[in-house]
Amino acid sequence: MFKTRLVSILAGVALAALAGTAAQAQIKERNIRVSNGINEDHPVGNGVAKMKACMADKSGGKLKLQAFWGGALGGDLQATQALRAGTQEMVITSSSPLVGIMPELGVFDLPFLFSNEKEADTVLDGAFGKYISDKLPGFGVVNLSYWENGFRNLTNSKRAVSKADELTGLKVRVMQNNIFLDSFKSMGTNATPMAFGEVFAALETHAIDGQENPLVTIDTSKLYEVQKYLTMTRHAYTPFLALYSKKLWDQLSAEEQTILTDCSIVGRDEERRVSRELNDKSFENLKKQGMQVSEVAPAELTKMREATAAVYQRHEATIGKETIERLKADLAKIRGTN
Ligand code: TK8
Repeated sequence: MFKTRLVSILAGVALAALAGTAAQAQIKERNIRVSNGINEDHPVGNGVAKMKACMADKSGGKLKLQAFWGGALGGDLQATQALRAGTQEMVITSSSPLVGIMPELGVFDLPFLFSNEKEADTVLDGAFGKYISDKLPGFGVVNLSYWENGFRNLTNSKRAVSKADELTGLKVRVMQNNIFLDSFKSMGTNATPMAFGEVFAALETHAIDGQENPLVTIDTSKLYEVQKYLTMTRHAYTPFLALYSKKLWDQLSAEEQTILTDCSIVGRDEERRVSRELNDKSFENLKKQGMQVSEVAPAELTKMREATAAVYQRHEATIGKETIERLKADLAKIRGTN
């Protein structure tokens, strides 16, 4: 009795070990490069660290993640083109500069779309997020998961802005994205598209007056050194996409793909958690660094919303009516207004 049980236990152990070896055999030694436009102390750094540890753990140390920060491998758009060409594995990028590659992504750039992080998470991690992700391989990239860039706020070096009409004439950098360009022109600014990597220098030399980004980016990219005024507009929530080169993805085994997908979600959860925690700390730090904060009264926010309302219409054909309708229907469901 004891003997048979021992034999079967030993057999079980041997089988498990064999299965383990078989799975390990499907995992090769790989160095996966991931680039970012932001700095390592941005919450994406925390997410990448978690993802890296998770990959090492699940692959017995074979899958390595090597991160490049501050646009060291080029900006969002350039890095994404490298993924499409199969010369770089991964990028964590804003969706916004990629609308020239896949116009439907512009849906996330529509002004005043999401009201809070919970709405964004529900839409991005749900059926709508999948609907968008399913289209991305057609453009040469695989979206592992949606990370957080966050709600964006306006900064400038010219004057305190708390009213809609105080925006008039400000020279504001926007991402390389027609929807942002249109929104900021509609609000009366002199908007100009530019890659993120050029923003600090352009602000420093006063080639532009202002820019807009989430508080954690304004803080970790030290934009407070060249910007005096912060306006709490929360005019858009932009997601990050954790993209993998489709060409290189197709060369991975199913085990490797599963590890990458699962670990990107571990990274995403950490990144969102830290992003939300750091948001308040960044706000305090920006004030400590001498930035002057203006809140926008509800009536003034309404004016900004009204000024940009026609942006939805004007970009409907490019983004796709179905895509916009789907997202609006999801939001109505979440808000209980359908
Ligand atoms: C970082 C960017 C960036 C974005 C922008 O590469 O361009 O303003 O918000 O922070 O993805």
